Amino acid sequence: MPVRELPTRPYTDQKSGTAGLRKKVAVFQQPHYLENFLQAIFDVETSLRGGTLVIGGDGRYHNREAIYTAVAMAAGNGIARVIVGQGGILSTPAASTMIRLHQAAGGLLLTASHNPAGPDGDFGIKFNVAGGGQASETLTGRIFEASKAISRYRIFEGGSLDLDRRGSQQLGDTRIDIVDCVDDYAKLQQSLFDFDRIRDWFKRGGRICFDAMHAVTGPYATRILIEQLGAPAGSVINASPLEDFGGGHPDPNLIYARHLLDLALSAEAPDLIAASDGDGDRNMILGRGLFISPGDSLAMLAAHLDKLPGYKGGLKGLARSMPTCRAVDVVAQARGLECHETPTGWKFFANLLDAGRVTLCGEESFGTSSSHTREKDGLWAVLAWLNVLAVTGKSVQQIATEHWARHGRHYYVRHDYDELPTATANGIVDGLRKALPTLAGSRQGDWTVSQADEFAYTDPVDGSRTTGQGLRIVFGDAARIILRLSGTGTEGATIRLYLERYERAADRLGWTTTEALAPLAAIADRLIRINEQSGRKGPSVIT
Ligand code: VG1
Ligand code: CO
Repeated sequence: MPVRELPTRPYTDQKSGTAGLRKKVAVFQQPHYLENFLQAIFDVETSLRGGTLVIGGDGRYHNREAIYTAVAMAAGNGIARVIVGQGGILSTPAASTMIRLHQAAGGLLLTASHNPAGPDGDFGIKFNVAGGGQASETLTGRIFEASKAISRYRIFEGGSLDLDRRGSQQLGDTRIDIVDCVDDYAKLQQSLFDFDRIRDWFKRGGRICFDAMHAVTGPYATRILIEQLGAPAGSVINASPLEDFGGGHPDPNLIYARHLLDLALSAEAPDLIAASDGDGDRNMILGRGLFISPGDSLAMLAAHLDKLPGYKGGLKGLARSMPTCRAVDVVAQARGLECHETPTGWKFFANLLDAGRVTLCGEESFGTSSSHTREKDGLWAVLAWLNVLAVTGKSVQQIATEHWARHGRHYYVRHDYDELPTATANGIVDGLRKALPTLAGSRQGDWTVSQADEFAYTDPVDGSRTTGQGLRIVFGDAARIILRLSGTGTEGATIRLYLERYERAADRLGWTTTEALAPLAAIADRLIRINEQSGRKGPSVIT
């Protein structure tokens, strides 16, 4: 019998975070570590048996080995059909799209997203369910429990699998289909956007620079932007995916993609500058002379999306994660749309999208997507912006300026304190939590605290409750200070501090983010004292 049941011993740390299980590569390389986690998924999600499973990853170091193991274990666990991206590659939004399109019972996404890669870097796995969304908190909780009690795993041994040869292969009773990693994804994008208008825009001299950061979006961007839309050669840079992302940090923001800001501010700036992250679900948008913050990008897309073919019928509703700035709320109100505030992590949008209650959602962490799939979708956001530029004939700068003039402007920044000792980070958060009851009603600088609490969420679709989702100090509509612990890091603890300030008056729309937020930063410093308590001089990353 080529399917073997092998004994194993449980690990105690296979608890999923904000987006799947993320650990150092060396942790995943421990004997049976990957096998245990996968078996826990197969044991808990029994609907996979006899069904279709999509498997692919962002191409980082350890991707191929892990894909071989995942496919062999799928064959050992009675999966009828496995669809794998050629070479083991699938971007996160492409994998989600394929789960939906092929009515798969689920998918395994091998990625640690924007975390650095290589032998000393990070690796990760996300389990997505039928419909394409990330497993819910309840499901990942059950998988974690199963992983702590595991005593054996099932794997198809022997047999040969060629990950690079497109077409069908057989492992025992399981059919393995190796498919082009871009085809399905590109077809879906084509159905949403006006490719002819975008092609014309390029013909009339429109220019884009898309930075794939040597991560998974290279082949997707090359196919769609250059081959299908006719963007000039050279419009996609760092297009070849590398196992270590070229030693870079494929987390497109003002620090790790500083060169894109420099380009935007230079005389050679193209009309649109964009980038995506390791697994292709994030996006960064800049225009000539300016950076569009993710919260602004969400709000501006919300204001223009119904001009694009896939959204002509109008938008159902909008949603953002709690720390994301409230610019999109203003658009929702102006258009009479429902607007939801969810905990951090894309999985919390899934029920709202499935129930048809929202069309567009986004996070401050450079994530934007729509109801077309169940993950955030980096290239989708870039295509949406391109299409908006093509139909309006306006520049990014014009769109932003007009938006702020009409809806007001949310100044926004996130400060990350990476790799703090866990006890220090917990101490800082606990300290603020204790102080919250004394803050409500207090005067801080120019503002009065209208609300000071810990965010909890009741899902309006299934009634599930999620608590402990970040501390917030709210100053009415005028400003917010938010503090939470990251759930994606693999070393120590990361504190995220989010500052938001809203202004409407015409003479207050042109400030720099730093000057607009300086008074709030001072209040945060006084109330939370992160530098003092951590011994740091300032945040490790400001985005
Ligand atoms: C971060 C972001 C969150 C995002 C998550 C996954 O989580 O803040 O908005 O959904 O990463 O993004 P945390 O818990 O570290 O703040 V990715 O591109 O990893 O899929
Ligand atoms: Co990502």
